[in-house]
Amino acid sequence: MTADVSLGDQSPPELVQLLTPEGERVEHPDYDIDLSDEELKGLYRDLVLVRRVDLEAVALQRQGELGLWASLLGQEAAQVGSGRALTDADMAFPTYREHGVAWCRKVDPVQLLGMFRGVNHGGWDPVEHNFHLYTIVIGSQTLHAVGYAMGIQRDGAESAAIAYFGDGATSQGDVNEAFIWASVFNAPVVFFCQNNQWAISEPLEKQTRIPLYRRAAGFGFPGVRVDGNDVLACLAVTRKALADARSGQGPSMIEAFTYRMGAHTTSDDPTRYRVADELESWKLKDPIERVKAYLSKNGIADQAYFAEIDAEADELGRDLRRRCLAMPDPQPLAIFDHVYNEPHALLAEEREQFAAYLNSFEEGAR
Ligand SMILES: Cc1ncc(C[n+]2csc(CCOP(=O)(O)OP(=O)(O)O)c2C)c(N)n1
Ligand SMILES: [Mg+2]
Repeated sequence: MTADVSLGDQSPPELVQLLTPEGERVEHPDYDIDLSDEELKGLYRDLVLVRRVDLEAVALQRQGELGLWASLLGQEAAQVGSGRALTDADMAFPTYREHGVAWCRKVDPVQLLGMFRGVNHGGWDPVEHNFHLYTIVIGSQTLHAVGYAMGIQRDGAESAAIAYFGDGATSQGDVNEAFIWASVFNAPVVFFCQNNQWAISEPLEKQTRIPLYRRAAGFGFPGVRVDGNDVLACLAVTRKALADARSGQGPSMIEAFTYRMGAHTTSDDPTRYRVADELESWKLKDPIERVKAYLSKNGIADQAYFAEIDAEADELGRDLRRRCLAMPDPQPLAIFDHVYNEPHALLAEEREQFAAYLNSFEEGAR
């Protein structure tokens, strides 16, 4: 193995960064961004509120109110940065962890909880938000995104699709097929890979011998690695990739280099397969702390502003909890709704059998 393909050092010079972990603003020759103070404060607010939604959901699961939750802890900047780069007309295809992108697409956070509480199969209208339903089947949404992007292309629309997926998903056949189709058809799609270093208990080195963003070159489109904990860099890089896609320059891949600070899901215990030191080193690169440091050092926001956002986060958490507990249980027969667009004889028969079974219980014993 040559030094070139070694993964020994995972922080190569190609990493696009505009804000250091200490909150220092740095320049990059290819990516710049000029945001107003209000926009910067808005990004900080997004990051804090999204983290709060996530923490509240973890707590709800721990108290038995959700069946499962996939935490985004540590990945807020990758999601808010890329999410805020989207226009209303762009279409996003998430995995199951994109709560921060959902926030940017104006999906009410309580709607994220429905599937995890087991009261619905999705929770929001993908067309209303241009945000597809969560996809648990690893990587399959990349194919959906490419198909959608090919549709955009044929409609002559000026928008783009963005597909979110993880480092583990890059080993999936679907993702590689999506890359090929996107490349060959020059589809307006951005492949946004959040490399959070882990696929449940599988570390990155089990997925690849080269940095993931370099895979793109083999498929015939550009790839870039961005500091996934830097909201400014994620915003700048995604804006450019989307603009290129919309203007007919085809697909590209963004590898947001980040870290899953929590467990894979609430069913997972990462202490069984990774060392505590690793987490400690990433805590120093926290996506929220660096924005806070930048805002205070430059006099853009003061303690009163930070306290106001914290209070808003507390209220958001309380409201989310209240509305989660108030979500009605589904009617058992609703499981047969929306399976097919048109009447279906076998389904009708099964529905009848299940209705009879439910009726066989004594009233009050149910
Ligand atoms: C096709 C398929 N295979 C396996 C699984 C089980 N599974 C769920 S999450 C996951 C790991 C995904 O890792 P990654 O793509 O890095 O995303 P992350 O969870 O880290 O965000 C696996 C293997 C699945 N859901 N779908
Ligand atoms: Mg991963």
